[in-house]
Amino acid sequence: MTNMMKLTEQQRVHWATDGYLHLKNVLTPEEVEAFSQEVDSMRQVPGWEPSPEGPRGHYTWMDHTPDLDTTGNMDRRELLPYHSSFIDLVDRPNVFDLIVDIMGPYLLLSMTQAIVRTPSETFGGYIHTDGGEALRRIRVTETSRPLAMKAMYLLTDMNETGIGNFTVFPGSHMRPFPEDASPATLNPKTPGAVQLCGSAGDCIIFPHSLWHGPSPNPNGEARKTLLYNYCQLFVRAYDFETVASVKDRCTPRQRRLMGDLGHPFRPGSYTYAPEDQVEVIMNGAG
Ligand SMILES: O=C(O)CCC(=O)C(=O)O
Repeated sequence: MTNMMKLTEQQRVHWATDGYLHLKNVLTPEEVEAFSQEVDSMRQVPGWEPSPEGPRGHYTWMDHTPDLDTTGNMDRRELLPYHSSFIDLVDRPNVFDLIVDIMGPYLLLSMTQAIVRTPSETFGGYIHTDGGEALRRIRVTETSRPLAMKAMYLLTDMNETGIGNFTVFPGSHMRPFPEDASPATLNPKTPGAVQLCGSAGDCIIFPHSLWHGPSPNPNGEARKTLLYNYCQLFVRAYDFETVASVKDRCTPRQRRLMGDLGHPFRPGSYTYAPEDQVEVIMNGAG
């Protein structure tokens, strides 16, 4: 049994004030390559993709990714069934330990996603919070655990700005933001925006309440990322469809993170966790 990692004091201050952490080299180059190939091959098979006609932010089950070119746009949800490596990433210690330190042990995996963003002369980027309209109006205090947070794994180098970088507004998780502003006034070039650089294999973690989004990428390379979201247990997951199909390939901790409490749903069962919740999530560690 090994103890789980915790944030350093410096990381704790950065998390509280800026609202994100940049974790370097959490995936090896070999893992980056393997994940990248898995994302490429997932284009050919059915899965959840943004709904062409449906409401904003809704996905639909499609026979394949609309663009089969591996450098084309892609936005696939519910990754776990595609390969066991996607299941392993659910609680990969060098990221998950810190997520538990931030969120506490009463948490769930709420969503997985792979995005490929292609260069485009017309895409102006966009800024948003995660979790839809409701969560952006909930700003927990700097000493509170977040309601939900995301781990974003870079599978492509972002060594300079202006190439579709992931962009954040540091500190915006703590203050009211002009959420109804038009894209002309609130976009990745609005004063206060910081385009993050990083290398393939890095991971950026941030709470859902941090304003963020992709910057324009007029002529760089396509950017590939994996996204793993976590929420407090009482909030419930929002990608749930495929969990049953992977349960037999998961460890007890992974199953618990996918909402398997060890007994059928009962009213109250996600608000008062099973007695072994802390032990299962901490893998018996302190
Ligand atoms: O691809 C990106 O840069 C942004 C992804 C994003 O905005 C998100 O995960 O919510």
